[in-house]
Amino acid sequence: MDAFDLHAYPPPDSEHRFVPHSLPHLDDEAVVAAGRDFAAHMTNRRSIRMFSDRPVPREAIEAAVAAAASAPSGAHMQPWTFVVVGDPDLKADIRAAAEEEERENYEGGRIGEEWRHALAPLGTDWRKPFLERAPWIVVLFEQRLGTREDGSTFHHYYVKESVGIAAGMFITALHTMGLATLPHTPSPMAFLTSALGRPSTERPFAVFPVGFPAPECVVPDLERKALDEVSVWLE
Ligand code: IYR
Repeated sequence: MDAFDLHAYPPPDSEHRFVPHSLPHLDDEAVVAAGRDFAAHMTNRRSIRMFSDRPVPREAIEAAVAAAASAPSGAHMQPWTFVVVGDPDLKADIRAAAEEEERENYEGGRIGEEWRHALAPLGTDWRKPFLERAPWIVVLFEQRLGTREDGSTFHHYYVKESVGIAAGMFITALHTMGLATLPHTPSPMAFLTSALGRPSTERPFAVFPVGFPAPECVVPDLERKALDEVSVWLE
């Protein structure tokens, strides 16, 4: 069979169902214009550390999680759990635990000279008040294994890649909704698994404080790499 034979897919003898799929037709100019508009929109996204205390409706987080959970995943295993924390006491616990670890990072020498130099423009230190101030913290867990109702487990595939894509889509959804976040990677934050009642088959992947930027919010004056620095074209 020809490699380009459309009729090689789906396999004619498959026992599984395939359903039609299409996208609205756009002409080439519209495709390019939509891409440029979206790129401009995304270029406006920034990670923030200065959140407003303005509440965010639960429904907004639900929508962002639904968008993220539409991500592609290895063998469509959807190996993610989004734990949405709005409880102030739990947020305070997460902050306290994060600060304990980060104090060790910054003041206990876990961050070496080169790393310290790389972080300097971001102006970070061990203090993480935003983990309490943001109205929601979404902790994204990767499911190392799947679990059946009877408690038995099965393989998940490309877990980090899948969860990383879902994380990107979560960030994109929030930005599109006028919300901001900071992807905070738990460095040792294993305590989150038990503190948030997750099974031992799951590991925290990233912590996302979510909210509106504070009116006085500032961000580091960073530049993004140009297209020709991030892409290579073989035409
Ligand atoms: N986890 C620390 C340090 C840190 C590391 C990286 I890589 C960053 O991009 C930002 C911070 C902290 O959260 O401060």
